[in-house]
Amino acid sequence: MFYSEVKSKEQVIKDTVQTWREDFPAFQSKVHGKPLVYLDNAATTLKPRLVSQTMQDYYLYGTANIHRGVHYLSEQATQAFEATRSKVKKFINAKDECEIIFTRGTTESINLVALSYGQTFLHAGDEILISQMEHHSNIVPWQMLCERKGCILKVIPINDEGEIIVDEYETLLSEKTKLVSVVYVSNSLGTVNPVRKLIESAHRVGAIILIDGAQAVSHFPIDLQKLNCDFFAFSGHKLFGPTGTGVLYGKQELLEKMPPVYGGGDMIASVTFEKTTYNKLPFKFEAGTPHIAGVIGLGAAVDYFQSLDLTAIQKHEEDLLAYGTNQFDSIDGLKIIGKAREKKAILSFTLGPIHPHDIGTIVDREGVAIRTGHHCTQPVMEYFGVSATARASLSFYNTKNDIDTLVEALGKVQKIFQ
Ligand code: 7TS
Repeated sequence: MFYSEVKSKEQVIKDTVQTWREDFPAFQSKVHGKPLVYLDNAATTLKPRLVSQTMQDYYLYGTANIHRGVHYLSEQATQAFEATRSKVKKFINAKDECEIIFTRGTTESINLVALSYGQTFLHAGDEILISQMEHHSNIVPWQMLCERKGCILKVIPINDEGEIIVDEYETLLSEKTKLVSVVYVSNSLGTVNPVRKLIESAHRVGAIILIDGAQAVSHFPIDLQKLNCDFFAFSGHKLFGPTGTGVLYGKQELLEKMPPVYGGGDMIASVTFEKTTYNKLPFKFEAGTPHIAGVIGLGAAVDYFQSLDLTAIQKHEEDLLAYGTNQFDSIDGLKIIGKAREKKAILSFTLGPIHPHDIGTIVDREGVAIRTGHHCTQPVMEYFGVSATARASLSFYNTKNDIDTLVEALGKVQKIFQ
């Protein structure tokens, strides 16, 4: 076998942030001569050595196409690729491996549902519900579908804390609602939505529901059989895995009746000029040579993440968020955007009249990476009356020292703009 394997069984369980950080070579980087303080995890996470080694092993020693070769390397690559499907199935507790479709990321996963399920089963006058806090990836595909099919897009309102108003959601739901699509954890506010309740209510009116799990999977365990959503989307690169990889989970009975979106190799059972029949699940939705190295790398990312002490990670992230919130509250003129009671890993803020891009540029000189802008959530920015925020987003390898460095850097920003 050419692929690196996580040695979690033999390892001492890694349960402190210092041991976690050792797995990420990026922390050896210097930024403008300063140690890297990486607080842009909602955009993409850093990659542990295991992920890049696994991908490199495939490229250097095991390159082959999958699903179609009888030779040794092709069989090995196919096995490793399909092993990721099995790992992901267990990771999110899907019922069956055929419910795991590999995509390029959350964006493609949501578009796939809109183009296949939406295009086939939604009709003029049908209503689609999304929330005010969605990422553009969970807005635009539905708008495009509405334009094509004459469906109606309705928006679930939020309150000033940045929480979905569940009563208003219940009022919007009716027998006209055919599809609901909501984010699990907001990338610009950090709000954790009460998705179990939202899913139950959608099902009560006979609607299907998609959960955008892009910001959820790296922070807490996901159990899709318990959640009972119909579709679930996430990206590999926000789970310590490679860019260009992602997953669409769909319930088997729905996926079975959905038509493929892309035609080509691998997704067919037989082709003649008169009639083509399609492959079984999940291959029906995976036309062409996929991102083989990426998917194998995603398997390594799942292995890696599961080899850590998830309880310790969650506790550490909660402590960091509480610490960061406290530190931010003590900064004059700093306003945190998004104060949901259930919240994860995100500190979005404004600092008086200083433009977030200026904040981002100045703290970068101190080695601190944060994101500034609308975070692809313009409607939620509009709700809070800002065009942009600065955003520090946390992961398990961050430390209180990272937050202190950011806070110090923000002090420098204020001095410059005094
Ligand atoms: N949904 C949510 C909630 C997201 O946070 C993102 C990316 C996406 C969908 C799209 O994911 P992709 O992997 O297909 O691009 N969010 C961010 C962010 O907050 N900063 O950069 C990308």
